Amino acid sequence: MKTQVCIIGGGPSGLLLSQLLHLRGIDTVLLEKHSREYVLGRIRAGVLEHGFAELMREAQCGARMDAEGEIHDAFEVSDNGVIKRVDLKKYSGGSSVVVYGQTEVTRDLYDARDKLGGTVIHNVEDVALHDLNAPVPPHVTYRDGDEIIRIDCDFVVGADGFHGPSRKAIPKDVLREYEKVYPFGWLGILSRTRPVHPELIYARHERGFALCSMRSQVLSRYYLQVPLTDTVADWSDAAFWDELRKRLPAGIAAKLETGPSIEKSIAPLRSFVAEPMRWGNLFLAGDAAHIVPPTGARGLNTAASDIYYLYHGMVDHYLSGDDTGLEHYSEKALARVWKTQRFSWQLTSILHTFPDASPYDQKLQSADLEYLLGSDAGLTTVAENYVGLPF
Ligand code: FAS
Ligand code: PHB
Repeated sequence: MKTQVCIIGGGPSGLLLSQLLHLRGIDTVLLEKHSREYVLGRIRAGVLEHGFAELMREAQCGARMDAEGEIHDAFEVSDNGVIKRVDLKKYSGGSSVVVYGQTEVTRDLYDARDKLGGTVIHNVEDVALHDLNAPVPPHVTYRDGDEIIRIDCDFVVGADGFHGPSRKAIPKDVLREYEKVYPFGWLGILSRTRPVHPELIYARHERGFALCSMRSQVLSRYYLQVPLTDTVADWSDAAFWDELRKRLPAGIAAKLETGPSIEKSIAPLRSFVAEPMRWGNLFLAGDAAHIVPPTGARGLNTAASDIYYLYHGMVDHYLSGDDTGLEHYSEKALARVWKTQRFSWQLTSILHTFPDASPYDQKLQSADLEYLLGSDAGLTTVAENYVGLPF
């Protein structure tokens, strides 16, 4: 098999790039380890930055997002029961975000690939990357049953998430990894209930952080900060709802509609960046190169700028013979990646309780939050990061 760009990973990063390139006449083959049902069974991000939404529309995948997604001009932050609204539109110069689940984004992208006749191969095994930085073009192999399939290509894009093989294909003496692990995780629940509030609520509380989010007006998404030692089995639905009420302002807690969980999971929180994001003819994108704690809703949205830079770099390469974009991809993508790392770390550090925090640390957290939300300068920095820094 031969193609121009071989993309490893059928999550939003790989799918969005393959769709954008296809629309510009650039041939791709996308390899996905799991079945489509498995990929679509994941519950992940819920908030799309302005830039991500624009890319979905450019990829001709924005119709359902625009019809069913909700535009949010603000969110709330509560600090031990006192609530403050962060007016995104006012403090970001007019931008907002779209609340639309990553599961739906991924479904729309798969449907669009089918509609265009894109090559998406599921259930591939033993994907291996070859000749990434050699005088000959790269190729990728994978196992299909007893058969080894070879794909010759010009470029390989590693959009295979944190646990995929692409980042590991970069030699250890080239790859630099930066990581910060947080001493807690997020226990997330999905329930067919009316959201407790029309906008998201990020709740700081001495008992721990909580987040009230949603997927629609009939599907709510809630999170509780929990110790890393907790398991889902430790948390009945009733225990979850009781604890959530304790961490929310009384007026909000009183309105909480509870119901059975249709999904419940715990995700550890980490910050991670791999550099460089290019090695020879391999380009890393999305979670393959960086991970953020979900506090700032930056995970999926940071992948968007990787895809934007790669898309334009490859179009310039194939349509104009101009390699400037590809040559500067890693430094350009990382410049924005580190800014989203900073914002995610900042919100995580201010809104969560840390087991080893001294009373002084806790006072500093309160002062930090009070300054951020109590000044135009602070609100502007929160808003412009949350709606998405420019690509
Ligand atoms: P993905 O991990 O989504 O996709 C990579 C794909 O590569 C997967 O489908 C995988 O099966 C495939 N793959 C892996 N190895 C392979 C191989 N060897 N061969 C072929 N394919 C292979 N972000 C937010 O903004 N808000 C959130 O609330 C949020 N919650 C999250 C909760 C969890 C549990 C996780 C893990 C992440 C969460 N994120 C959240 C971040 C998440 O949204 C990612 O940023 C997003 O999935 C990134 O998309 P991709 O880069 O496509 O990576
Ligand atoms: C979600 O709805 O899953 C969500 C929203 C905002 C975040 C994190 C997760 O910051």
